[in-house]
Amino acid sequence: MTQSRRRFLASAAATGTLVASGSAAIAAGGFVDLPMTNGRRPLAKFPQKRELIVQSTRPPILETPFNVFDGSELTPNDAFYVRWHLAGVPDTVDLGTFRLNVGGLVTMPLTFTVDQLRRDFPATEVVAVNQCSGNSRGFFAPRVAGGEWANGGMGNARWRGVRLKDLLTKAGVGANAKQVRFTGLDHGILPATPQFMKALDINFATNPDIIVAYDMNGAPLPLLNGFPVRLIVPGWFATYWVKMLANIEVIDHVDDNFWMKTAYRIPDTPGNTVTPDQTGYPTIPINTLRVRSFVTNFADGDKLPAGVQTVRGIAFDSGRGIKTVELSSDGGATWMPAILGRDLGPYSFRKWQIAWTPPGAGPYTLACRATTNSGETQTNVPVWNPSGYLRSNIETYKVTV
Ligand SMILES: Nc1nc2c(c(=O)[nH]1)N[C@H]1C(S)=C(S)[C@@H](COP(=O)(O)O)O[C@H]1N2
Ligand SMILES: [Mo]
Repeated sequence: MTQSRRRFLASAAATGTLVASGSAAIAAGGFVDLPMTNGRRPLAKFPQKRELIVQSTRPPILETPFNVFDGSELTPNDAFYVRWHLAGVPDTVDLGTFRLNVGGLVTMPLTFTVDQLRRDFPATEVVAVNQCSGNSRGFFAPRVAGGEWANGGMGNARWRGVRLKDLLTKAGVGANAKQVRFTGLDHGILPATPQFMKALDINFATNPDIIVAYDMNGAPLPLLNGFPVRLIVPGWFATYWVKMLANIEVIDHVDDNFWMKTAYRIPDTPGNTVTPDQTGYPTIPINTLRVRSFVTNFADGDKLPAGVQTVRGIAFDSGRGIKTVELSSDGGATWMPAILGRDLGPYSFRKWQIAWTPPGAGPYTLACRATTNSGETQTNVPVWNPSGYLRSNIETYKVTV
């Protein structure tokens, strides 16, 4: 690489410049057919990203092709899925002028540059799964409105940054504090569109696992994943992981902004599930991840050669940690224990694998089931709610040997 090219790339990374606009990028690629009705999607390269599955260009919503999860437990930054709600996503953030503000009900409002965050606070790291609340929504039956994800609205990364707790302690939280609210730099195109804001209870916000991250897998965050800093709430759905985080505000009430009061709520019913005709039930803000597991080296419909097969996959949960993963080759009648891979911490993807020898030629229904250290496990019964959240039932894969 030439010196000038290298310098250009370095400065693009430092400022988070988007070198091409999203819509211009779309002509480049082909198409994929996700396994659902109306599942045809274009592939395209966005700035700092490899070719990903395009759900929307404005705002950018990009899905990770599922075979990526058969690689490292850490999803590469350029393959990591992207989801924004508002069309006004800045295409550059200047570190010279960017400031993170901590204010509201605090003793001393504070303002930080990213350099100050890097220099003045102890750095901490966590490996954690970032999963969209609506990941796998496209498999809901009956279908529901919203981003029609297959299973690639998730990723796992090593996040590095400062503890939210340290910032709050430095600012001094007021006695009547109830929640902490987080706002990014993105905005709607119409003035009436509510800013994207999320809030956490003050008692939870001081949990030392929650961080304001500036690095992802050892590099600055890609712009589309929230450069220069974003909130990391390990074990919680990604809607709380506010990107391009600019304002942290301590408030004395339960936040009633649109993204807390109206959007991202789940039925407060057993299993958070309802029937499509059900109405009038109470709702609560979506919260922790549910345990999930997937096969990563076979897809539904695959034809396999005879002989021993290595079946590989991933599992994760909200942070209790994966205790076991089991594989069934008879649709769930009998189960075989898988071998777990290395442990990158309780919030991470955990790889697993098992050698399976099909007893003969013919059709098989593979199924995988994860169980956590607290006993949470997966069942065959899919959750249903009108927003298409929390999908986590046992996945099955029809294969033919
Ligand atoms: N500022 C901002 N942060 C945001 C969002 C957004 O629209 N704006 N979307 C949230 C949602 S719903 C998801 S699923 C994740 C997606 O994170 P990613 O794009 O890094 O994969 O970002 C979260 N943080
Ligand atoms: Mo999301």
